[in-house]
Amino acid sequence: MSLIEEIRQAVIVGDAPDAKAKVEQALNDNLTADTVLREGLIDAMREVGQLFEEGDFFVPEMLIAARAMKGALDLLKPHLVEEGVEPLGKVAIGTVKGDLHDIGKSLVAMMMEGAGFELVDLGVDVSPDKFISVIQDGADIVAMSALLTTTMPNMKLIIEEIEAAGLREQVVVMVGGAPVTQAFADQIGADGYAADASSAARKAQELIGR
Ligand code: B12
Repeated sequence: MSLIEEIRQAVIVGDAPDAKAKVEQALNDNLTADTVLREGLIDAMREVGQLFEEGDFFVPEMLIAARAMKGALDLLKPHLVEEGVEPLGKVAIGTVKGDLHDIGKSLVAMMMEGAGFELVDLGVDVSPDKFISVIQDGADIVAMSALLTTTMPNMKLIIEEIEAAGLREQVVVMVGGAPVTQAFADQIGADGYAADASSAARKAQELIGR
């Protein structure tokens, strides 16, 4: 098995120490950080997403794999900067005001990072102002999560505030969370919706044209 394949397998099974050790070994063997990222980590997360969609993986397996990917990615980051590897785009993600659920949001953040995006995690109970300022700071995608039917209307409010601030044209808005549907996303004027973390990452790539 090649070293890249070993990295892929370590991430898929969620063996974080092994993933880190293998990434270190790959860098010592002079493999480029870009190769390790794309053929090792991103490809592993693509497969994890597929296993989840096919019902072979559940949320815990996906979380463990994402954690292994994150540890390895932290090791890789300084090397990626050195090599000048550009992320696909900057995603700012947060759970909307009044809502404290963050498990799904964090999973979406990890899958998007695994897909090659730079991530800004705004956390939970995020005010419209915070979303606005992160767009002003250059976010290409704003991703909002809501788990309560009572906080879903805040997504519409945030989109209206983005419009009022004259920023709507420069940002892609994605929404999701258990009670959110494609119909709701259309109704409030969001650009994208996805039902789970792996399709969210794919949708983000699609919306940004990669
Ligand atoms: C865990 C949980 C909690 C935990 C949250 C812990 C945490 N750190 O997140 C705690 C105990 C704190 C909690 C509190 C409350 N909860 Co709660 N909670 C849940 C529960 C059981 C699971 C949610 C979860 O994590 N699911 C697993 C993740 C992986 O799934 P997910 O969040 O849906 O995310 C996936 C997709 O939706 C999508 N996705 C998510 N976000 C995004 C964003 C984008 C952009 C995209 C594209 C996709 C996407 O991808 C994710 C990954 O695949 C749900 C029940 C349920 N079945 O949803 C109730 C539930 C959401 N809670 C509920 C309620 C009522 C509450 C409380 C009001 C209870 C109370 N009386 O205090 C409080 C509210 C607190 C607040 N202000 O937020 C209700 C909501 C009902 C409603 N109609 O609104 C639910 C549905 C339970 C129920 N059946 O009544 N809760």
